[in-house]
Amino acid sequence: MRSATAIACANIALVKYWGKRDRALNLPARGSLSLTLDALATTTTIEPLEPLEHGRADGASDELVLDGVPQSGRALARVTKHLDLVRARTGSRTRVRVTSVNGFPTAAGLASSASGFAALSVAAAHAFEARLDGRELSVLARRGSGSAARSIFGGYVRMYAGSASDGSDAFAAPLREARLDLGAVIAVARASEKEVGSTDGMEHTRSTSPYHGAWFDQVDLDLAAAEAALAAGDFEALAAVTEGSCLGMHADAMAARPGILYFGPVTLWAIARVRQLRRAGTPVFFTVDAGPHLVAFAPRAALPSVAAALGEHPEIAEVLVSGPGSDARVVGEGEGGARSP
Ligand code: 2P0
Repeated sequence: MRSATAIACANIALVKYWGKRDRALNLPARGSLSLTLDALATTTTIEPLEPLEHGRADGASDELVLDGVPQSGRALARVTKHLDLVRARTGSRTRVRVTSVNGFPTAAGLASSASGFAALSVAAAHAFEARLDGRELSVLARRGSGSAARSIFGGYVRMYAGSASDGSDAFAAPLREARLDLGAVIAVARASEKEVGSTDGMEHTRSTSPYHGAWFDQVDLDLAAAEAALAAGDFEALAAVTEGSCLGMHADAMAARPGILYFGPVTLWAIARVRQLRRAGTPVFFTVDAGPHLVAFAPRAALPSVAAALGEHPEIAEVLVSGPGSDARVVGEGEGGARSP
């Protein structure tokens, strides 16, 4: 056991993940495809405290400090459950302090669970000396959050749903044949009313939306089309499949009973603005996750003008400009542990 610090970047899906085949193991029902973004990074340090007492692996005894604030309750329990997966692999009973810092506004509902569980997985595997390869790290990260499996890798990443009941083939892998060098502009909308979380939103959609079967049927077609567009460097084709996957996912969620509406008025304005920019000759397309924030993808040279255009609206609090992010990685280690207060 040693201390370890890891960094991981969040990712935004071009072909969306919306629906699970197994809740307990957090297995996605279909694949997905994303771009990892360097502006949305989480840095996580794990330091050993002392061994857990025998029979007390329930782990209320780990510690979690998130953006400087000590956490308890559900947030800590979720992290402890994740650490227990690594402890079980290595036979360790050592409890740890986890210190995690997000370099972007998490309150805005951006993809902090993706970068958070990817950084936690990489730091924990290193700290507990679990010796996991990229695929195994991705499987581990997926247990914490489905989108975190993709954040183990940089650039364009493909998530595979797999079919094994133990989830061993539900992992992400980098797409090496991508010929489009795109970055992103994240238009952070001002705080809105509390949204339905992704996990609950997916489950409610699965159990009540009459469109859910049609959504699933489309995902595999969209994945093939997106991979072909990236391999060919075909910007227009990638734009069409990305916007289609986004609007299809939201249509599925909106058709749930009662419907889930993640868009706010400013989201619709931003979609219209992106399409206006494209008609005027700027190569740009959009996606929207489980919240009101729009993410615009464009070649790097076009990012400043896209950011300026999206920043025009008073309900957009901030625009973040990002290039592609790298693989999640260990950035520090040490032998010393932390002292329990
Ligand atoms: C995605 N989202 O593909 C989709 C699109 C949100 C909208 O993956 O339940 O927080 O923890 O596995 O990873 C967000 O879902 O869900 C997500 P869980 P997660 O990016």
